[in-house]
Amino acid sequence: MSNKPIFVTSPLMPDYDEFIKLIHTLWDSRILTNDGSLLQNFEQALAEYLGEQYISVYTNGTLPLLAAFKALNLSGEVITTPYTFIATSHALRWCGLEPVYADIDPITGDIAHESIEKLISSKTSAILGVHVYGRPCRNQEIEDIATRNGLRVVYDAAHAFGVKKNGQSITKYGDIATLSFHATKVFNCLEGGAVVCRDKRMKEELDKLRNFGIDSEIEISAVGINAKLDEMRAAFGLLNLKKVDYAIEKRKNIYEKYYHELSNAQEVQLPPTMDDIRYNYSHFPIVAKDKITRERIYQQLCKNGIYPRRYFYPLVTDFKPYCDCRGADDTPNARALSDRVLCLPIHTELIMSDVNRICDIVKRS
Ligand code: T4K
Repeated sequence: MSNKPIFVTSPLMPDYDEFIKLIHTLWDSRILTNDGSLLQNFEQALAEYLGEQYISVYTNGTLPLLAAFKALNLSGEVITTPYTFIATSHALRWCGLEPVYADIDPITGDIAHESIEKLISSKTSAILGVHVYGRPCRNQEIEDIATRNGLRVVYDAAHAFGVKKNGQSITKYGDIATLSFHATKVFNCLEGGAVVCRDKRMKEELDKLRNFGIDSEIEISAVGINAKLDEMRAAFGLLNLKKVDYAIEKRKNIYEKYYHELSNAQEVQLPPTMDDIRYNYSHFPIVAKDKITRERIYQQLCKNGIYPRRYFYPLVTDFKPYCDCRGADDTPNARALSDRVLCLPIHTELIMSDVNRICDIVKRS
């Protein structure tokens, strides 16, 4: 048992000496950013790890969403979920797009395809799903709706690094998928992210958008932004990539331990099982029988120096910029889950005696 506070997550770190050795070259090259060689190596290594051909690395997981919407030329309304981190909706608004909110599946928390179709209007240009907690959306159903209605599909895969469905990276689905490599994620490079797309032309467009839309010293053909990843973080990412499978394995052990220890807990529901998925164990969300019980467990854990998180409470649609959006007042499943969910700590530094302690507190609360 440790005396240190236990947070919901703790970042995966590369080997210190290896990191110092790798960044040493920067003192010689003095190329610190703007498509340096470490960034190029990182992008290549990511493409290989994910089995993807077209990936553009960005400076965080929010700007890839903006770039995706720009590159796909979206307009008007986008149907999305209120059960996510605020960045998903903020990205739409930064592109002048109007979020419209569908409800979610009451068990898995992903956007409910049944709820999408009735929200489609003449202004709808896309569906924006989120692989929440790294659990894949119902891709087939979503993409069928999109095809029937001539819509684009973007997946916010910020939580889903390393997840595979039907043996393939989850980033293979949709017109574009975006990733976050923030410190709190299964795989991180301090801050970082990526856009995964389907063809060379689109990758070139995304590479250009991250660098102010610059084509050459004397040509600029797009309204780009500065979303470049620097060489230091590329080095951090390159080394962490070597450890990510180990991290997923460690998380799996913790996840299974929680499952075992909490299987007889009276007042909480455990996460649904996912048979055909290679999961990344990014979160361990339990669902209490009601909000009062959730708050009680949350407070008890905090009192003991354990800091779980109520991801995602409040809902995006509870916040001022989004509360009047179309669909915002009709997501009862999202409301019910948001009021009862609690994500327990899960990360590579968590030791089993602390997992036992967390489970005891949850069961006693
Ligand atoms: N789409 C989705 C679905 C997302 O969830 C996110 C981000 C995005 C898009 C956007 O991606 P980025 O632009 O962020 O790459 C955190 C993260 O900041 C955010 O990246 C993440 N989702 C969101 C779900 O969680 P907070 O405000 O909850 O983080 P914070 O600082 O409270 O950290 C949580 C715990 O992690 C802390 O209690 C301690 C621990 N921690 C955190 C940091 C930053 C560490 O141990 N070390 C650290 O360096 O938002």
